[in-house]
Amino acid sequence: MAQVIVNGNFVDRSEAKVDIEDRGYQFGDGVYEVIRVYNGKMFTLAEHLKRFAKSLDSIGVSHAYTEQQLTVMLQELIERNSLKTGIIYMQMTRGVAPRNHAYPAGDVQPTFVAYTKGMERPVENLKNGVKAILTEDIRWLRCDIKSLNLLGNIMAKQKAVLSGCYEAIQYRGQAVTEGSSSNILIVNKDVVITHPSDQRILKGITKEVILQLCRTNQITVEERVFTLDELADADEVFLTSTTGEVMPIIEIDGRKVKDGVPGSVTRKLQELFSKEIEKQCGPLYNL
Ligand code: DCS
Repeated sequence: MAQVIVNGNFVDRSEAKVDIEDRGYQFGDGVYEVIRVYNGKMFTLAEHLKRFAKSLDSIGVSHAYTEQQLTVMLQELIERNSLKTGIIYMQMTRGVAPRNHAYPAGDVQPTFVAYTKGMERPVENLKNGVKAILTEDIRWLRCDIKSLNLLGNIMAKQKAVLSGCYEAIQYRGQAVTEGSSSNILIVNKDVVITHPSDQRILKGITKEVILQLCRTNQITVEERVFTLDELADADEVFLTSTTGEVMPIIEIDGRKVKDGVPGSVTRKLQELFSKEIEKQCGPLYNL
């Protein structure tokens, strides 16, 4: 039976319970993280814990656990579930209180939940690339917080799915922001361009790893707003995310990106990214 964490305790999944007046359930009043696990080891754990803490601070929820405590709990969760390749999902909400928009007064214990899920690397999509659609970014202006409120994101993703596509690329006016659950990067004349990490996008950890790898491998990076026209003219387009890694986008709204095959800079970054995973988590066999 799968083991999950509820408020610091390990319980069977079937026994895990959260109150119907949990503010995460009623208001989406909480934050989350998705962490990749390769060979039973967490990839970029420190970065995820740091972003989790930052998201909690942004909405004024107390941390409940130190980074050290979280690390120990999550490692035990992996072991109890014998997880090799997959993800950890974790979320913290403001806790349980009688329904009222205002934050509850006094010391309410935040609700913490974490569980694992087996998930292979998306090998076929990484090799062949995926299709995307364009959709207007209708979300709020604090997309830097990894909030449980994902209605804008899931509506965008559903639109992509209904079009037989993997991702929805969002834009505000002429500016391309990010995917529904990923960051978007373009390559133009060997320069990697991506939206700056401000309040309009999530500062993706995979993107940050990629930008760092670019810098140490003499690939020029521009963190600046780029337009729909630049996207349409790009030599290469790819997305980054914890689950999707570095994934080529080969078609947008039915139009091929250049020749319609993954580009050379994207390929190179995939290689460098795999090496980075191997550095932290040991050998990968499936790409
Ligand atoms: N932008 C959004 C809106 C996201 O939801 C995500 C990841 C990213 C960017 C990429 O960030 P990471 O590189 O740190 O993953 N979303 C997680 C999710 O909801 N499922 O998997 C990843």
